[in-house]
Parts: sequence; C-alpha cells; structure tokens
Amino acid sequence: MTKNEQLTFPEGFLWGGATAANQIEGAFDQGGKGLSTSDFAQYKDNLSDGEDNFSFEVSAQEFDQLMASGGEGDGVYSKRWGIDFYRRYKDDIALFAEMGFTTFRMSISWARIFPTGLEDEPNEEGLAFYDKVFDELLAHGIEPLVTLSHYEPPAALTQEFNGWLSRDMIPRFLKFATTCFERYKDKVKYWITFNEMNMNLVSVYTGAGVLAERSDRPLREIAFQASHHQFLASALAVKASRYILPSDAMIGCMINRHQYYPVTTDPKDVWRSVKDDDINLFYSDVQVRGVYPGIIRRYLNEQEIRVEMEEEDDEILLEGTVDFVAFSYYMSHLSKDTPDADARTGHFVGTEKNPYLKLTEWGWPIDPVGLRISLNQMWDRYQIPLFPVENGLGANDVLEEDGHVHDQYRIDYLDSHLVQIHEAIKDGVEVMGYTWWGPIDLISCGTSQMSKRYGFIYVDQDNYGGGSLARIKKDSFDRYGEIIRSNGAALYR
Ligand code: BGP
Repeated sequence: MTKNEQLTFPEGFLWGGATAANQIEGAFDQGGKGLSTSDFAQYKDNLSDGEDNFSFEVSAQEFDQLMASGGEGDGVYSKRWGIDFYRRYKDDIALFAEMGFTTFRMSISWARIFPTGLEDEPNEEGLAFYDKVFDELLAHGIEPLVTLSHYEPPAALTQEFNGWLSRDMIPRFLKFATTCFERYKDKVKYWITFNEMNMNLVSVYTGAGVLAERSDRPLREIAFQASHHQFLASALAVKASRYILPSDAMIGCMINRHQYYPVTTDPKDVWRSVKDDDINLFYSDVQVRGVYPGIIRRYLNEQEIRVEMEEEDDEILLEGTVDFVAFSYYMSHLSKDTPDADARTGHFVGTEKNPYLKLTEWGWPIDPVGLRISLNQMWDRYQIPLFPVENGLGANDVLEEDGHVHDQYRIDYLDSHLVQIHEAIKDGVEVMGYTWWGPIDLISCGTSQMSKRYGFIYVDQDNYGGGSLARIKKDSFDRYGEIIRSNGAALYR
C-alpha cells in the first residue's frame, strides 16, 4: 500500500447519513398510514434544552385515550410532523447528493404499509411512496440502506397483542418484511431488520411497543421476552430474504453499541466492564452466531428471568444469521463493580464520569477512540463486515444573523470519529461505510425535541412545529462534502 492510498478509505466505502421514518416523514395520517406507537411520543416543554430526560414512555392510560380518539390528544406529538420529508424528499435528497452521499439510511414506516399491522393486503399508497423515494435516491447514485423496524410498530398491534411481548407479532412482521423484500428487491440492496433491538432494555414501549403495566411479569423479563420474539422474527425475515432478494443483497442486524471501560484496574471493575460489554453485545451475538451466549443464559438463570422459548427456536435462530453488523456509536462508559446509585451521565444507562472526555450539551461523553476500540473488538468477535450506521452530535445550533450556522464543533466531532474509523480499517477491520446520524435536523428520538440538532442541514422549525421548514446548509455541510469527495483524504489536510 502506498502512502497516498493510506490517506483514503477503501474503494466503494459507502458514505452517507441515517434517519428514521418517524423522525423525518411527518404526514402521520396521510396516504392511508395508520397510527404507530411513535405517533404517541410527546415533546414535554418542562424539559429544558440540554437535559437528557427521555420522553418516549407512554402510559397505558394515555395510550388507550389516544387509541379511542383516533389519535386526538393535547400533547405536542412532534414525531407526527417530523420535518415533512414526506413532501420535501426530492429537495432533501438533492442536498444529500450535493454532499456526495453514496448511501442513505432510512426506515419504512410499518403502519404506512400495513396501517394496523393486521391487514392481509398492503396499502398501495404507502408502497408507492417508498418507490418514489428509492427511485429518487437511485437517480442520484445513492444506494438506499433500509431499516424495516425503527421504533414504530402499528399502534393497533400494541392494542391487540401488547406488542412484541406476544409471539403473535412474528407472523405480522414477516408479512411486512416479505412484502417489502418483494416490492423493493430491485431497488434496495442493503437491509437491516430491527434498529437497536437492545433499546428494549431501556424502554419496552419504544423498542417493542409493549405497555409494561399491562403485564404482571417483571420489567426485565418483559424486555428479554420481547427481545426473544424479535430475534425470531429477525431470523425468519433473514431466512425469507435469502429466497426473495438477489444474491448480492446484504442483510444485517443493528445494535446500540456502548463501549465499556473499567473505572479502575481492580479486576472486579474489569470483570464488570466485560459483563457490561457482553450484555451490550448480546443482541449482535445472537444475530451473528444464532445462539444465546453462555454468559447471558447464566445471567437469565441467576436473575430468574424466565424467557418462554419453544423447541424450534434454536433452529430458527441458527438459520437466520446476518451478513453484517450495523451499529450506532455515540459514547463510551465506565464500569464499576458496585455502581453509585446516583452516578449518571449519558445516553440510556448510568455511568461514572470519565475525566478524560468532554460531554455534549446533552451530557453524552465524546470518545472517538472508543469507536476504534469497538470496531476492533467487534471485528475480533464476529469477523463479518461492520457498519457504523449512526454516529453524530446533537447540539443547540444557532442560526446567526449572517444567515449561517457555524458548527465547527460538529466538524471536529465528525473528523475525529472518521479518523478513528480509518485507523480501525488500517488495523484490518472490514468497515462497509459510515452514515452520520441525522444529516438533516430531525426530531430527537429520546426527547422529541427539534432543538437537539444533528444535521449538516439546518431545518427552520421549533419544538412546537412552528417555522418555515426552510433548509439551510451549515458549515459542516461543506466539510462532509469535501471529505466524501476526497474519499477521506481531506481529513488529513
Ligand atoms: C439512536 C436512535 C435514533 C436516534 C439517535 C439519537 O438510539 O436509533 O433514532 O435518534 O439514537 O438519539 P436522540 O434522538 O435521542 O438524540
């Protein structure tokens, strides 16, 4: 390898951005779409910017009221309007193309295709919408990377089955998955079955459409049971895809990766970090290897978490293993044998503060080297291609009087993470590509805020849906374009 080659990423490396239907599309009741669980998530204005309080749980009572009223309620349901991608997709895709994207990660709203999830026939208008989006992407030379389920099962399935707590979800999901495979097999080459299945351990409503109050089982058990059903559904969808999709298609799993370090060199803390990592990687372990790891079986036994399984399940899991591991990476954590009850900073899980790392305005530790470590560890563990499909910085961007957003902090974040991915590639890790989370400002998953902005493109909209929705390029827009066009070499200039 010449020195010059070392400055660029491998040929064919996929460059792009990632989104989810419920955070961008809007038009929640248009085109025959049914209500989805994410349509009930609320932005709460007692939540000040910079607070990482999550707004994605919905109580059984709220859920019932919203179902009974056909969705009418007094909340600020910002995911219902998203950023109006449903109508503005052409302009947005043109901007992605201007940056040089070669891939775009998006999800298909299940309730657009099967409004209640219970229909036998799909909603043609919903299918046609995604045809138009895929055609637009392909016309710009952008490969769609499609997540089938990104936190938004049809709400009617929660009402009918209590979501993924029930095994009855599996045939419903399979119908949705195979309908998409059949319809889009000539347009979509890269597929992901479920977004961040390990979200179930944090919010069973968001991850699995389950109202925990409706079950008398312990919360942890509900989460593992719902996950087991999703593992089966994912494996069966992977298996079905082998018969439907062309042989060069690839289908992957996707986890929310958290990198753990021991807080001290005390072997007990070190062991704790190994265990924390194992729980985090449990979700990719099952989908890559087709079996539950021993350490998780032991954990379930010791914690008396009873996951109902059937005899055929072992075989189903083995027959539906994935081609690649996609993951989101936002931060690392410190593991401590006996964690302090009140220590907490960062996304979704309690953690000690790492004195070497700066935090984002939302308290997420910024750790680019952790991404290299994660890539190396996962490569050692799986030896199949890896794909960081989410990584990004949520910030309170300011639209200056000169009409610009000068987001040097986002450029620094982008550059430093990409350099570490490049290091991992030079370490021998096979990395398929990189999709920045939220290339255009969108509604936050966790807090339903608009003001938590990730984009290279600013969207003129506030937390209540007010604003012109105009799209404005930030400084980072030019930087990402420059990096992509040079296939990474601009990182070293
Ligand atoms: C991931 C989700 C995304 C996304 C991102 C950022 O966990 O897959 O949907 O939104 O996190 O999180 P947030 O929007 O809460 O800042």
